[in-house]
This record gives sequence, C-alpha cells and structure tokens, in this order.
Amino acid sequence: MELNIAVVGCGMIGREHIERIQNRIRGAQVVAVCDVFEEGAKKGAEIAGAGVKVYTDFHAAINDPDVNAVVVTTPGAFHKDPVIAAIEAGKPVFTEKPLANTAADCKAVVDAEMASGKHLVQVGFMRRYDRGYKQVKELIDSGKFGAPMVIKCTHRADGVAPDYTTSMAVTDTAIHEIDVLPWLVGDEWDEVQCIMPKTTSKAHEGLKDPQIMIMKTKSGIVNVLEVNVNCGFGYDINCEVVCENGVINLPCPSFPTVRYANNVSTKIEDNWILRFIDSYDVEIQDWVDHASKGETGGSSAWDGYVASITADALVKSQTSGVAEKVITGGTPDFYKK
Ligand code: ISE
Repeated sequence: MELNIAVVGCGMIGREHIERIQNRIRGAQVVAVCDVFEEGAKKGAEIAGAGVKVYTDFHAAINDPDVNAVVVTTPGAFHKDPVIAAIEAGKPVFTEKPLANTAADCKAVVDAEMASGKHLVQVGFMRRYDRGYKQVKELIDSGKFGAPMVIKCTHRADGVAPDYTTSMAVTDTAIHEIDVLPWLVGDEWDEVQCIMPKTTSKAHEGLKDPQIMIMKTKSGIVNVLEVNVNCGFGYDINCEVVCENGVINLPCPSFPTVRYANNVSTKIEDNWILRFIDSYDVEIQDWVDHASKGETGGSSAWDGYVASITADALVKSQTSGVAEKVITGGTPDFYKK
C-alpha cells in the first residue's frame, strides 16, 4: 500500500520530514499538511508542492479520506491528541520524540493503542537507526567483548534557545540516551540520578547546565551521561561502552583531518539535524515500509511510555539529588516482541 500522509505540525522538524518524504522516501507522499497556525501550514504546503491540502484542524486532516497515514511533528506537549486521533481513525502514525511530555499522556496513547487491538504507533527515536549505534550494537551482540559494565556518554550542543528549561535537559535531550542505551545493551533502567555541577556562565538565567545523569540498568550496567547544551563548540555526541574484554566507541561523523596553522584537527558537526540526517532518512523509510504492510518498526508506544517514566524519575532527581527508581509495572503482552 502506498502511504498518503498528513503531516500534523509544520515547525522545523515537520518541514524537514515533509521535504524528506517528498524527495527521498519511496512508497509515500505527503497529501495534507496541518498546523494550528495557518502561516505554518502554508509554509509546509510550499515544501510539499502543488495539490497538497492545507488544514489548521488536525482532526479534519487525519480523518480526510485521502489520508491513510499520519506524521505528528507538533511540539512534544501536543503529540498525544493527534496520535490518539490517528489510532481512532485506524491509521498508522509516526510521531516525533518524545511520545508525549508526561508519562500520563504516554499512558493514554498506550491505552488507546491496546484498545484498538492494532500496532499503529512508531516513536521517532532516530538513534536506533543510526549506522554508528547499529555497529556498536552488533559488536556488543557478537559476545566477543563480553558483558557491558559501564557506558560513558556525552550529549553536547553548541547552544540552546532561550525557552530551553532545566527539565528539558532530560525530557528533550537526554531522552535519546534514555531510549537508545537499553536497546543497545538489551536491558532496562532500574534507577536514575541527576547531579548538578557548577553551571556554565553561558547558560541563560534559570537554566542549570551542564548536568550529570547516572543511570543504572536492572543487570547493573552504569551509564554516566554529561548533558551540556552550551558547550559552544558544536554538536558532540559520544558513547563509550566498557565491556569485560574490551571497549567500544561510537564512531564520530567522518570529516577530514586537516593540518593547518600548526594544528591537526577534525570538524565537529554543527547541529543535531546534520549529525543524524542519515538516520532520519533510514528511520522514515523504515516506518513507511512497515506501515504499508500494517506493521511498525523502531520504538513502540510502550518504549515511548517507558522513556517518559524514566525521564520523570530523572526530573524528580534534579531536585531531590538522590537516585530515583524507574517503575514501569512490566511490559504488557501486547508489546512483547
Ligand atoms: C532535539 O529535539 C533533538 O532531538 C536533539 O537530538 C537533541 O540533541 C536536542 O537537545 C533536542 O532539542
């Protein structure tokens, strides 16, 4: 089945996905765009091209009979309602990360999907599609390196918008490691803690940055993650997995090493869109391939819910300072692979 997609939310990532689907993805096209702001919807329509329908009401866009699949790219706080509307319409839906901003909203999506009896939701955690992470996973799964024991990560960004808050370091930024690391090592989070070091003078008023997040899995693997979103030197993602017999490092994006002005240097990527651009292409193609067969790939609504429970525990720890337990209540049969 060819996918005729309504894109709900025409901000930066929405416009990126419209361009991607129209130009690089096989088996799908955008036939409708929607944004609460008409201007935003029109911008999306310009990228989508002639004949695309323009909506400001997501219910109308999702229930348009010409639409058979949905992409949700509104801000995270507004994911829940269009995702549930797509489920109720029986249409496959890809939603950008996070599934929703609160665990309660994620649970509502999980409940709606289970009630529908069909797997319709895929959450846009694109790192599971990144070539480097996949290579690291293959090496871990080979067994040659022995059991992973420690994971050391950095999630650094050049800078952030003035509306970026202390809790977003968890819900918007660390949420990627929260999802990808358990997938990488085949484990689940048990407890998480956030420690606040000295704040950089570059952080805007009220923002605590950097933050150190210590997360322990059920089998005892410890991850130490530095979130540092005002580093000023680029978008710098690192992940080192220390195993019993060796150490595996996530490959960095490939740039030439240059010798110039008495220095040997390699570029660091500018921002997250560029750093993960290939992963987004692979991810959306995989969603289209699965959805056209009535299946889902990547992160499920349950994965999105578990990530959100973990994020809530970390946000709690931002003020309590102590380790907080991650309590999911166990994977329902519906989501067991
Ligand atoms: C953004 O939404 C992303 O997904 C990026 O990967 C992350 O680094 C950034 O902090 C988020 O705002």
